[in-house]
Amino acid sequence: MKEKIEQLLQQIEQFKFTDKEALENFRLKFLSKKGLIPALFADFKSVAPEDRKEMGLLLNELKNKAQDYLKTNQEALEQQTTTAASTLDVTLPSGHFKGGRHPLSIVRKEINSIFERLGFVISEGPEIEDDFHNFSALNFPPEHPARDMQDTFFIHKNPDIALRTHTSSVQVRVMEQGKLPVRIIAPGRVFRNEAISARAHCIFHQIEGLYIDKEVSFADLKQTLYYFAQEFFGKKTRIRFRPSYFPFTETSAEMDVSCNICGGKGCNICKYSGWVEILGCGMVDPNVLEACGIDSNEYTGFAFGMGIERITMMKYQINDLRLFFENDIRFLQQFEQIQ
Ligand code: 2NL
Repeated sequence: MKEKIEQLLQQIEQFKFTDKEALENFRLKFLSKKGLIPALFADFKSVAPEDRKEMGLLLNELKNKAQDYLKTNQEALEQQTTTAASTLDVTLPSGHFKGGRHPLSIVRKEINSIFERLGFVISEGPEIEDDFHNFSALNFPPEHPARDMQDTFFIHKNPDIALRTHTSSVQVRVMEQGKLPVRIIAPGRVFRNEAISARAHCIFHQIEGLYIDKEVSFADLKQTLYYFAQEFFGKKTRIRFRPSYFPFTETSAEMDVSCNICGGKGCNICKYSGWVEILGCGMVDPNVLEACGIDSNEYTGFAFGMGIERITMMKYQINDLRLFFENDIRFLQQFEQIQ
């Protein structure tokens, strides 16, 4: 009996508690009803009376030791699994770029939403246009430089088919449909044959706006664009208009906003003038209305156009237009958090 007890003690001390399964094997082998320790207790009755005291003590010691072993190893294993769980935080950022909106998309969305609040509807149209929708209907004279092969991308050298140079062509298509009044904005890609630099690219993005109804005036234009400037650049923003020229508007103007970087005091963004040019606008030329089948004696309208790149560069202080087209992950990642 004594030998058996010593054997079991050794086995218990050498047992490897590697996992939960081992714990259970240990329990089954030594402590369960059919296990080795209860079997020894059953043999106790065959022990000689003079040895019973010693054997009883040894047996109890063996049983306690086995129970202690099981308990401490069970606790140690549980501790290990909770530690593993607490070091694995599934809510931590993975360190990988999740993807986000392109800065031009962020700004286009914001501008769209401001004009939608004023009742403007978004219109879209083809990127490949004919001469009528891109130039003639917009009062471009036959010898206007924009019609030159050098400035516009023509398709198969066909002088009638080209990539649109502005989204005014979308607005011409809406006017042609003859549903008045018209109150639309036309965001989209436009194409001009320009050398690529920090300030120019052959592909860029525009948002144009058009409002045609009876008695639309320059005052309506000013109020609409003032609302836009305040919503987009902030309530303190002031606006000013300078006379300008476009073939498709008469009168024409360019609008500046007070520099939102320095608040108008003067900085290198506004070139120390306190003002930044953001868009061109004007009253739709009666020739344009007539070309689109609208009676210019009955209807008037205003229109405006702005470059999304330019406004995005101002808003996020980006100094090179090429960054928008290169899709460098280090540039795009900086806009990850913005919706
Ligand atoms: C600029 C100037 C402008 C328009 C666009 C327009 C459209 C129609 C009729 C009349 Cl259908 N005008 N658009 C008017 C004035 C200026 O854009 O600098 N854009 C980046």
